[in-house]
Amino acid sequence: LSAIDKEKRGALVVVEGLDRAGKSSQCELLYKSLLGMNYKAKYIRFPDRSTPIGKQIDSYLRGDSQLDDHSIHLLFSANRWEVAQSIQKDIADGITVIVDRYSYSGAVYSAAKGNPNLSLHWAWQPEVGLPRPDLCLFLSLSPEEAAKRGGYGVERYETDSMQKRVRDLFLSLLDLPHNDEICVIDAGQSVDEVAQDILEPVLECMKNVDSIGPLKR
Ligand code: T5A
Ligand code: NA
Repeated sequence: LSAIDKEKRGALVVVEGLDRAGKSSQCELLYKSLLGMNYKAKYIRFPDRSTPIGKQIDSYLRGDSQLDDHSIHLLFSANRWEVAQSIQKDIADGITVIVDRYSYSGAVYSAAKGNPNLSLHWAWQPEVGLPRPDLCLFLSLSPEEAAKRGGYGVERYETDSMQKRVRDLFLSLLDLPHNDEICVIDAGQSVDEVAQDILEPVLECMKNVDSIGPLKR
C-alpha cells in the first residue's frame, strides 16, 4: 500500500463485458475496496441515464421510443463526452475513476446490430479523443451463463443472438494493437473470486500511471 504515491493522478479504470457479466456488482466492490484502503475513488456508469441525453437512451433501451441506429449510437457517445471534462478533472485531482461500461460497449453493441452502414470502425470514430483508460477489465462470460443470471431479457439487446455477436466483437477488440491495456477476467467465478482477480491489476495500474492521453483511432 505505502508503495503507491498518493500524490499521483488517479487512474481511469473501465469495466466492460456482456449484459449480466457482473460489471455493476464488481464496480461497487472495487469502489468500496479502494475507499477502504484510503484511496480517493469515484464510481460512474454509462449510459448515465440521469442527463437529458441519458433519458433518451433509457427510453430507447426500454423500447418506449424508436431511433435510427446511427442516431442512438451518437447519443451513447455524446453521453460520454458530456462528462469527459469532469473525468479529466477528477483524475488530475488524484481520484481513481471506475467506469461501468465505456467506449468498447459503445462501439461493439452498435456494430453488432448488423447494419451494413454501421461498421465497428465507423462506430469507434466518435470515441476518438475521449480520455483513454489506463486499464480495461473485460469480464468474460459465456452468453449461456449470462442468460442464467437475474433480470436477463428485459431490455433491448438482451437476446441470445445479439449477445453472441457482441461477444465476438468484444473478442475482436482485444486483438487490436492499441488495446494492450485490456485485462480479461473470468467472470464465471464466484463474486468474491472475480473481485480478487480485479483488485490486483487495478492496484498495479494505479502504481504505474503516467500522463493520460486520448483514445486513438
Ligand atoms: N450500451 C451501453 C450500448 O449499446 N452502447 C453504449 O455506449 C453503452 C454504454 C444497458 C445497455 O446499453 C448498451 C449495453 C446494454 O445492453 P447497462 O445499463 O450497463 O447497459 O446494463 P445493466 O442492465 O445495468 O447491466 P448489465 O446487464 O450489463 O449487468 P452487469 O452490470 O454486468 O451485472 P450485475 O452486476 O448487475 O449482475 C447481474 C446479475 O448477476 C448476478 C447479480 O447478483 C445480478 O443478479 N451476479 C452473479 N451471479 C453469479 N456469480 C457472479 N459472479 C455474479 N456477479 C453478478
Ligand atoms: Na450494469
